[in-house]
Amino acid sequence: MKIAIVCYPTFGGSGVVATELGLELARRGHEIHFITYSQPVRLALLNPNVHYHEVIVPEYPLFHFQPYELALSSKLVDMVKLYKIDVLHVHYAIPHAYAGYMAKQMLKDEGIDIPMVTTLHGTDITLVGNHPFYKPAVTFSINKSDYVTSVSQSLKDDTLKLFNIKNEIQVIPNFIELDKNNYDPTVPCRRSVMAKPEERIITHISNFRKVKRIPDIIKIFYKIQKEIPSKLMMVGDGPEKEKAEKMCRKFGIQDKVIFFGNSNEIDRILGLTDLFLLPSETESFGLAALEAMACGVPVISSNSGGLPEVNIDGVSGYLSDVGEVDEMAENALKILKKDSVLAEFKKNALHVAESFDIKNILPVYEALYLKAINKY
Ligand code: GMT
Repeated sequence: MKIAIVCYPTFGGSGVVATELGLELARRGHEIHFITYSQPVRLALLNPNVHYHEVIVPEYPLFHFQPYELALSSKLVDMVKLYKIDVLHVHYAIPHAYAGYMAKQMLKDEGIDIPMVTTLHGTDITLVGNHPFYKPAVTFSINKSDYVTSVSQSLKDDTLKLFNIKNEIQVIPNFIELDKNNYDPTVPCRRSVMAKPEERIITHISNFRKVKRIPDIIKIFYKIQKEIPSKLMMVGDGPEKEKAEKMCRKFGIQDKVIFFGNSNEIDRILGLTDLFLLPSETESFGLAALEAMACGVPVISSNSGGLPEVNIDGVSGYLSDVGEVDEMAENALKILKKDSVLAEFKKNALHVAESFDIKNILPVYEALYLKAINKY
């Protein structure tokens, strides 16, 4: 199949899922066209089946806001015609499903029917899309998609609760490529550079937005490090990072917390990690938690959104109500204090992650594309 994938190219989970999906589809022989405003961070263009087309929005002084949707829908029309694309798969409703719908209409005018699959990722529904300024357009474009998928049951429930959706929503969970985790402890960036042998390594990875409850992470770690020798690795960048750095200085733990910024070496960092923290306010899925579990790292998370579908309480880690930092720290210590308990949780985390293997999820997307193509 020839599949056009529209996504955000940044470090966010939706872009990562879209990129990994496209790369795996390409490996299975499909022709994949990524269409976005810059090269997705996890995209290496070394596969003949992978193409990347940049959406360029020319600056014009009259426009206070440059019309990205317009440029994207025009690009979609051009690429569908040029490469004879069979199906559009747009990740994140805003504005991709809207631009996709416009492209569909323009193509229809020229006698081309192209099916569109929209995947909802979370913040496009729970945070941004729900805003009254966007809601009618988001509802419209979800209803006008040929097929709609959501990355968890929880996100499907939220979508049906918040929007007037007439379309079916199929839950297709996010996935992980387990074979890719080829962490080798002998290569540089070894554990000894990060921590002393007796120290446990705790990690958080995100875009440091408010929804991630970054101050909770610092509070949880503060309690952990009082009980056991440990280090905290904070990976990523975003608006809450400075506040977190200040908190660490205030608590006097700045020497125990390493801020990395955005990294392309997530597997390597997770390969050194003993415990992952994700106390988010809401999380439609929690891809970062799954990536940690796939590296054999147990997770302490909140129980909001789709997290209970990924992190199994008492098995791959523990879940608590949002903001329950004392309980989260106690649970973290339960896992970290004894080598034998930690080893058990690590094994379980990997085992749970195996149920999200891309090999099981990819055929579900392939079947959906075929159904969409056969619709017209
Ligand atoms: O986590 C973020 O804030 C980024 C956001 C995105 O749109 O990329 O992530 C959302 O999509 C991910 C991939 O499906 C999910 O794993 C995240 O849970 C979801 N984030 C939220 O719901 C807050």
